[in-house]
Amino acid sequence: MTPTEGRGAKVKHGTRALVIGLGRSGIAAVKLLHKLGAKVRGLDSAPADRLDKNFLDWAGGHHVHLECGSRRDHLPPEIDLVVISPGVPLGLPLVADAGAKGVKVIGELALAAALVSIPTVAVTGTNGKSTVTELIGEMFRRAGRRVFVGGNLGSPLSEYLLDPFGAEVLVLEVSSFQLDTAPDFRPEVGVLLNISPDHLDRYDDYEHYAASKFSLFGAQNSDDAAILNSDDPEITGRLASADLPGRRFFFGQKWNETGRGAIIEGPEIMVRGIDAGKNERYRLGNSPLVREPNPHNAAASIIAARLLGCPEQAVAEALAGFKPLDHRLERVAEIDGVLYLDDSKATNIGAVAAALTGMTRPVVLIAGGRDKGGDYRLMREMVGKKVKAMVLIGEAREKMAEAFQDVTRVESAGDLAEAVNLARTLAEKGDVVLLSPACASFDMFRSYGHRGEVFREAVLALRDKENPGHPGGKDDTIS
Ligand code: UMA
Ligand code: ADP
Repeated sequence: MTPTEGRGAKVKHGTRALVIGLGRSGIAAVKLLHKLGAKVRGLDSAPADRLDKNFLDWAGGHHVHLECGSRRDHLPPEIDLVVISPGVPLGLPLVADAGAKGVKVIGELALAAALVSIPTVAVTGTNGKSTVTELIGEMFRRAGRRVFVGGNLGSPLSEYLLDPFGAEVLVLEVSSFQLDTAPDFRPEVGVLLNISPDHLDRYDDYEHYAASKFSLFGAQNSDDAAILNSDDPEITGRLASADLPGRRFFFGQKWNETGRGAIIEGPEIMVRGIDAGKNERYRLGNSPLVREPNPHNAAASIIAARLLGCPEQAVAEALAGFKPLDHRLERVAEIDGVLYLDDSKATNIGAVAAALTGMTRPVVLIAGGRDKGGDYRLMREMVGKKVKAMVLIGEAREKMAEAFQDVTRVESAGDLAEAVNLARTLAEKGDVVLLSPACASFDMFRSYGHRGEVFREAVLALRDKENPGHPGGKDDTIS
């Protein structure tokens, strides 16, 4: 497998670049362009007092002109390249103006990826990207390899290039927004975990969103690898018409006709067709990896790591040490036989459906928040099977109540603390109270993380009320 050669828009000394959006991606892009000798300008629709103060100071000291609180429709004069942040919609008049003037518009990922030739795993999909990206990263760390883990996960690739430490492997979480502005991005190993409706407020329709996910593979060549979920009909159904030049490896419950990849056999993952046709077997043991959707995440991660030469032993060690990331089906406490799980990161229907699939106990589901335009009816069947009662919060309450009231008991609460207390009265010993909202958090919280923390506090307050003698702190009595 040959490493990615620098491709895409090469920046030359003196290139006149405009960076749109000055959040984490934009700041890294401005600094990288500056390091490359470009003449950089930055633009953000937010006023300066909402931007990073350290960055504003840095820009002031480095002759980088910033325009804050500006909603420009036309490019400033003499711009050769526009670098756009992932959260900035591509439909802006400013982007159209760049197109009309023949000025190239790329994303931060495209800017940075064109400058590296390090073997790369890129992970996309509607759900599970962060979990899989971290897990693959951990596999390489256990192997003693220097690995950069980032992308949509938090640290954009440009940050690596600002402070390179000789990484031998890049493991990047890649969002559809990033893919839309990085058509030349070519990871040696691309992982597509699943596709279900999300971000429909940004895409014209679901087909455009799905196509964006598949574009991960568009610049690959026949030496590269595409790792695909064979249990997801949204993926398999599009394979015939998809542009996938690389070798295909599948993960799921059954072997695909290629016979290459990984299958889930109860608490084990069987792997074939990677190392000279040798069969490998990995145990998920009693770790949280055994509960869906994590066996799929584990299977995809194993294939990716093994394809880039991570030793079996390191892969097995990372699996054994796996801990869920915060707010992804994270156990908070077990109170009087009722288990409380924080899945606040479940901001779309697919994530909630996956969480419910893995539940073996009756569920009281706390859901709701800011609606993202998805169709809640897609999870009616799963809710009917697994959810004994639902407590709804936030702006989407009415829409969700309408979708579910004939399949389960539906209650409503004014805030999350009230929802936890109400869920407590609806749950019996042996049940699970699951916060898995299917919505964004911004109607009531700063972020999904904030929502998860408020849930945790409410659950721990409940525990302290019901068991006043409890020592407090994080509940480590549960397995
Ligand atoms: N802005 C404008 N004009 C606009 C819209 C926004 O100037 O029309 C400005 C905002 O005022 C703000 C800046 O753009 O100052 C924000 O840019 P951004 O939204 O691209 O956010 P970043 O801080 O650069 O973070 C981005 C990703 N954000 C999004 O894709 C929305 C982060 O993913 C990512 O971690 C980071 O780059 C580093 O790679 C977050 C995310 O929510 C976690 N991603 C989505 C998801 O996971 O579902 C895709
Ligand atoms: P992403 O980075 O794609 O948002 P995360 O790993 O942060 O993915 O998980 C987001 C949500 O999706 C969590 O609720 C988590 O439980 C759920 N999830 C994790 N893996 C999967 C998967 N393979 N399929 C569906 N849902 C998943």
